Amino acid sequence: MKIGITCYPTYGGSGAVATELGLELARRGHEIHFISYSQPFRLTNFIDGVYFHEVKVNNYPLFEYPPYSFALAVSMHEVATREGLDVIHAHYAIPHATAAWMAREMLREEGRDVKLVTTLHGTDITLVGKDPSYRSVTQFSLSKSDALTAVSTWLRDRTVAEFDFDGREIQVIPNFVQPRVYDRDRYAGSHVWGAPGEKVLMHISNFRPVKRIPDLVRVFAAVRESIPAKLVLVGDGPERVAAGELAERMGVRKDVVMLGKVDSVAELLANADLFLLPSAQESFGLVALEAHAAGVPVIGAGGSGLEEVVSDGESGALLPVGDVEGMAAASIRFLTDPQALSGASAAAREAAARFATGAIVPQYEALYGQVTGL
Ligand code: GMT
Repeated sequence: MKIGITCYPTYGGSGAVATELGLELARRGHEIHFISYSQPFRLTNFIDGVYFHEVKVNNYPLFEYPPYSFALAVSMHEVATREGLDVIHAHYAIPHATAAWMAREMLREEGRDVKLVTTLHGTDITLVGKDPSYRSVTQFSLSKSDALTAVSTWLRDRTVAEFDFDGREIQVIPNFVQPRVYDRDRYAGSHVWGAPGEKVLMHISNFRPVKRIPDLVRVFAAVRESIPAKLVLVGDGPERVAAGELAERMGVRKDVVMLGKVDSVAELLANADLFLLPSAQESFGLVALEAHAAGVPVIGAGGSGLEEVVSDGESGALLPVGDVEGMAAASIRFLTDPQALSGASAAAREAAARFATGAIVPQYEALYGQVTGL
């Protein structure tokens, strides 16, 4: 099958999932065309059957806001026509599902039938999509998709509650990892951030407000009071500088290591003892799954899709959003009890095995088969 995939190319779970999906589909014999404004950050190794098409946006001086959605629709239409795409798969609804709908309608006018699959990733529904400035067009574009998927049951339920779908099915296809890529033993000891015996707590994100970065720093400061430890921060975004400032004020800045954006996180995760994810909500928490695949227990906030990845009391601990004390206490419990930590590490790896690429990607293939009849 020939599949066009559109995603955000920048650091973030939706782009990572879309890229890994495309690469795996190509390994399975499909032809994959990524369409985006720049090369997705995980698309570093081209393999047979994988192509990238850059969307060119004309920035005419009249435009205060250059219309990327139109340029994307034009690229989708062009690639679909030239390459004979069977499916356009939009990852993250805004504006990708809308652009894909425009492209599909143009193709229909020309007598070509290309199917549109949209995967909802999280804030495209829970924050941005339901905002009045995007809501009606999000609802419309989703209703026009030939198939809709959500990365967790929590997100599917939120979508059904927020939008009106007339009972249309949203299939839950969870995110996935290739466990062998995160094999802890392969990278153990490859990075050392503290003195021997110091524990390593890690956080990887785009440092947006939804991640509750101040909670993260406070949890670490509380842990640091009882245990020699380092906090390793990976990624960048609007809250990163403030995180350093808060760490400074709390007297722990010298124990916070900031690595910035890193393409491949497997090596880093393999050298962490705990992963912190106190987000206000996570539709899934791909990074928690990657941490689990590397045998790293996760301490985070419950009440959203993270509960479908992290098993409270087994592969980590989930506390109410904002419960800094609880998260610090749970972290200290694991870090001071080697048996509990290694038990949670084993449970984490087992949990990750349920989301192995080989078990999840065929669900997308089956869906493409259903919508196209191929
Ligand atoms: O929705 C976002 O904030 C962006 C998106 C991304 O591109 O990273 O993250 C969402 O999609 C990921 C991949 O499916 C999920 O693992 C994240 O949990 C989800 N983020 C949120 O729900 C906050």
